[in-house]
Amino acid sequence: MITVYSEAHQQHHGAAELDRGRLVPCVEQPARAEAVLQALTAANLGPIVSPDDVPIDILARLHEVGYLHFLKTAFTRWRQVHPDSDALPYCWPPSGRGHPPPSLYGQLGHYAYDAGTPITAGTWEAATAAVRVTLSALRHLHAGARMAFALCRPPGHHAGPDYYGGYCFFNNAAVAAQAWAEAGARVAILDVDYHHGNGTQDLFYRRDDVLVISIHADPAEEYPFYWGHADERGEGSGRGYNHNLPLPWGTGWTGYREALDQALSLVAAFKPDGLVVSLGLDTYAQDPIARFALTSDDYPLLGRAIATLNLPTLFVLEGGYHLATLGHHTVAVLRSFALQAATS
Ligand code: Q9C
Ligand code: ZN
Repeated sequence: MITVYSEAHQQHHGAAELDRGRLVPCVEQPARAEAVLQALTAANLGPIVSPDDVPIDILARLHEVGYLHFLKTAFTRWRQVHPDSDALPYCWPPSGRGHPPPSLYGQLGHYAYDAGTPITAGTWEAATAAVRVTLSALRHLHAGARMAFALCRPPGHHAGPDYYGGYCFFNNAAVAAQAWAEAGARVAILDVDYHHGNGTQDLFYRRDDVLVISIHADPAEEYPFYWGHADERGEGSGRGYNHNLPLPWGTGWTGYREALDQALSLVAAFKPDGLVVSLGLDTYAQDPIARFALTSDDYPLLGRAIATLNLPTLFVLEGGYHLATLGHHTVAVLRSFALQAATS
């Protein structure tokens, strides 16, 4: 298996996020990708290569141009007034968003939907590098590989057409699906991160060429709260091409496996040419910000189950915050997928 990795992710390192009334250290930090890189290297799963210098104009076909311009310039504008903090919003439109106001503070609240996702000096560099990593990994699938891994951060699945949040700025998995679709493929996205992939859902909600399926904690009790319910099925020609499988806090492998089987059946029925997996490892019982109950033994089962689809598969790293096991669990999914794929 080939992995694509860039150390440019290190340039995005936020200091603090607002979490239920307190400023706490960012849980989405460079050490996450380092941990995954270290475990992959030790496991000898295959070559780890740098991204190609691929164009990222595809971003303008997924995200709104005003949003892209805001992200590119926000930190410079912020730093002129705040020389030693990251950019965080503190005020939001109460109902409907209208147009972004001229004020930087107003724009932060317009484009961000939470206060947990700081923009830092290197956020643009790191986030664009994550897109290059993802597109480069997809190239290996185009060249005939059966699987590839985009070892990227910041993650992407919470980023929508014109908003960021949940530690995400550009939707890496959606970028891959879009590029694959533009090359003529039918693409399915399977999101196994603990949190609902609201950005991915919104990006493809009215489309029938990309199937989106997410297994996640029930938004009735968990972030991102306003998306991810079972009755969100897509709109217009996209109706029936979005599926949410919300599960209660405390879900372990038995409950998870049932949802996974359902998700895999839906993917198979769509008859895609390729699969993008939004690979979050925050379903682990000891994850510091999540409340499912998967154990280390379950990640090989997850990889093997996904491999039974027998599809060219791009894995894109999303969440997962238990640093001591993050690398091990990532390797477990990828290795068991590779083994299963080789024998089927
Ligand atoms: N401050 C991903 O897993 N914050 N994003 C929850 C802690 C949002 C998670 C409260 C969690 C977003 C990619
Ligand atoms: Zn998550």
